[in-house]
Amino acid sequence: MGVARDRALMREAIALAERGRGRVEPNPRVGCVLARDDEIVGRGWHADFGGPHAEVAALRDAGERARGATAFVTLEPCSTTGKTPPCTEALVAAGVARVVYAAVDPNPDHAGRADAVLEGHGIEVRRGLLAEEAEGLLDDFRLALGRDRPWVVLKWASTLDGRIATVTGDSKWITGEAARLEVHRERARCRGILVGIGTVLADDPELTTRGVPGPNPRRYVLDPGLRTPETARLLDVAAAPTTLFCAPDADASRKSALEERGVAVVAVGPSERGLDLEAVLREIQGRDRVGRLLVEGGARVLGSFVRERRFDQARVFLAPRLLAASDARPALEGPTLEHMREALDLELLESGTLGGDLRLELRPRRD
Ligand code: AOF
Ligand code: ZN
Repeated sequence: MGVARDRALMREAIALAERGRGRVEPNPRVGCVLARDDEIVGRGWHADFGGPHAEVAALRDAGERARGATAFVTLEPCSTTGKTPPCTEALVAAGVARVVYAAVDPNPDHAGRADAVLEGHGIEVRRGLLAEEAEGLLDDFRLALGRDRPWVVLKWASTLDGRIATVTGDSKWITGEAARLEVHRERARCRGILVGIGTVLADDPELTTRGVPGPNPRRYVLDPGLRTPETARLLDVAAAPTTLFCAPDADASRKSALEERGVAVVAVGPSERGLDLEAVLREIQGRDRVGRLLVEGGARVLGSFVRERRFDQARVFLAPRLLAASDARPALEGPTLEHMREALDLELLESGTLGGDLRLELRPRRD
């Protein structure tokens, strides 16, 4: 196989990698093509945070035809067990003859280790092909590597005029079934979900992935005064671990009663409008190694994350419905703001429709 052919196949792998955008962060976007002579026998990409890696997806696609093939991967295959087993092992087991990869994995657990592992099994390795072009796939990964907080995904679903309920609190339903199912998929992708006490009191949510395979995420509640009722469904820690963040002066007996039930209670300092979100996020990463956190609301919690600029991504569903009622509840709340120049600018990464609702994938604008 010539150099030009190798490059063309790597370009295909780079294009496949982009399909994971918005769903794999803070992991890198990764694509993989398996080829035998001039024929592509398998294609794969990393599609979900916590899900199979690109190589494994491509090997599944190729089946028996992977034997003797060349794997073109945009990133050095991982060589240690993370949330999934190492890709080097999968490539060896499938009988791949040659591995060509673009970028070296910046993750210190893997960086540069794949070559020796693969070569030790008689696999020919070529590294660095189109490394510069593949580097762009690592932007969010590099950004997240140096931080002490999870990748934060905000999610809300509203009417086209930005409302999530009428004045009476009636909110069923804003969007259709397909958009609601995608929220459950996102829960399965995320290792943690965070909501405010207002949401717990109003909706008594379970915050599980119902119907979507995968582990239930850890649940976090911003509950300064420990007002979560004893009967709240998310206090059932058999379904998933639950942590309540409270103010330092929260009631001590309430705290120990909750802890006896197996609920973690963590006091963090106050900020202007509630709890210190930076401290909350640091705890979530530090204690539980949650890499991707979904913030589901309510309006005050979402508003705080936005006003403090503490998020990486927003997934918004807009139903083609209008309430046109001044007292209907907004998706995001916050204190008075006087000037348009204080608005937070977002970048639209992708948009589409889902069962008749609009789906927007956004991130804070990076300048
Ligand atoms: C690959 N192929 O498609 C990706 C890789 O927690 P895990 O198991 O998902 O592992 C995540 C780490 O694996 C991540 O930090 C990065 O070093 C590497 N990503 N590696 O071989 C892939 N997404
Ligand atoms: Zn891997």
